[in-house]
Amino acid sequence: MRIIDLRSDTVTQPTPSMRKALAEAEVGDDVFGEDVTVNRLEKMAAERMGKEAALFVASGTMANIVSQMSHCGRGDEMIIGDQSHIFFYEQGGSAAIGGIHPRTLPNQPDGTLPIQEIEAAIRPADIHFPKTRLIVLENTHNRCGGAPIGIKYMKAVRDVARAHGLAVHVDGARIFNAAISLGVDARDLVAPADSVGFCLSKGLAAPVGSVVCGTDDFILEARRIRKMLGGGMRQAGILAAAGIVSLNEMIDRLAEDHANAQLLAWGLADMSGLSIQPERVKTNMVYVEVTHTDMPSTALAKKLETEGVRLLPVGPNKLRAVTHYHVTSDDIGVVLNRMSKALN
Ligand code: TLP
Repeated sequence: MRIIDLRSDTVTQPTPSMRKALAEAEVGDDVFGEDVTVNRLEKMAAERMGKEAALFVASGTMANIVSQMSHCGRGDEMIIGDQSHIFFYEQGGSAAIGGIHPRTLPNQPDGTLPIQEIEAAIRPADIHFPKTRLIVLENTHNRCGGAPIGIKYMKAVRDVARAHGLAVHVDGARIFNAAISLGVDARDLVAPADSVGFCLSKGLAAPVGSVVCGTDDFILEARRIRKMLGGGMRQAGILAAAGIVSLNEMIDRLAEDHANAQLLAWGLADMSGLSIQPERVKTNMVYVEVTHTDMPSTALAKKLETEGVRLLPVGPNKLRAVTHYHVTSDDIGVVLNRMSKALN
């Protein structure tokens, strides 16, 4: 039985052209700056994000911790959403590794943080308070249904940050999904930010890796911190080669994933035992509430698994489905069929 795995876009396997590229990649010792393939990927990524420089890192989590530690010293404070991946899913690394104090604000359903609340959370100079250094946004916002956040809001946050001498970091794990959904260039979307991290190993299907982008000075610091964290990966061009294919071949097709997410969401909306607002699905993520009286999300996921469909339980009554490169529109039809059977 073919498994349709919708747990995450992280399950994507490298494409045939990635396998070829990584087998043939010219490599060197990246800690000496001598891996030409890594250097090429970093140059391309910086260009794509409209920033001066870039750094190839092992994961989205590493992109985030390296960025946070490049902006903040120990005891500094960052303003961040309470539903953010950094706060929710990264082992408390901000505090545990970086000594950074997270000041959480409630994420709105569209993934934003209210501007007035950001402003009110910035610490005045007072020897009792930590120093606010950083505002962190996430785009698309995973736990807010994969919501893309628009340029106008990004600029509003930048204006507050500038007025108070703060930096802005964007966890852009899926920034190209946001750009495609909004119909804008990713460059313009992250122009208001000082730094952005994006993932090659999610919808872009590379096997491993993320990239952090920012100014030359910021990336120099990020490179030191990556080394401190054990992220100097030597002949990493093997991996970067796949990332180059991601940037060249895998961005535009994300629109297909968004269309399939729409198909799925509108199909699920018709089923009793589930509750979903399909009009809120804007990218490749579909969160659905399980309202079936005697089936928690884990039980439903287990039942579907026996039918060859994998969804991710993300709460007692919530499931997540993420569309990606290996999921076709026909697959969505199969998933809807099996879901309907599982609920009956
Ligand atoms: N998210 C994963 C899980 O950890 C939930 C997923 O399947 O969605 N930022 C955002 C917004 C993310 O969604 C993720 C991964 C990361 C950072 C971390 O990336 P990795 O897994 O490469 O460390």
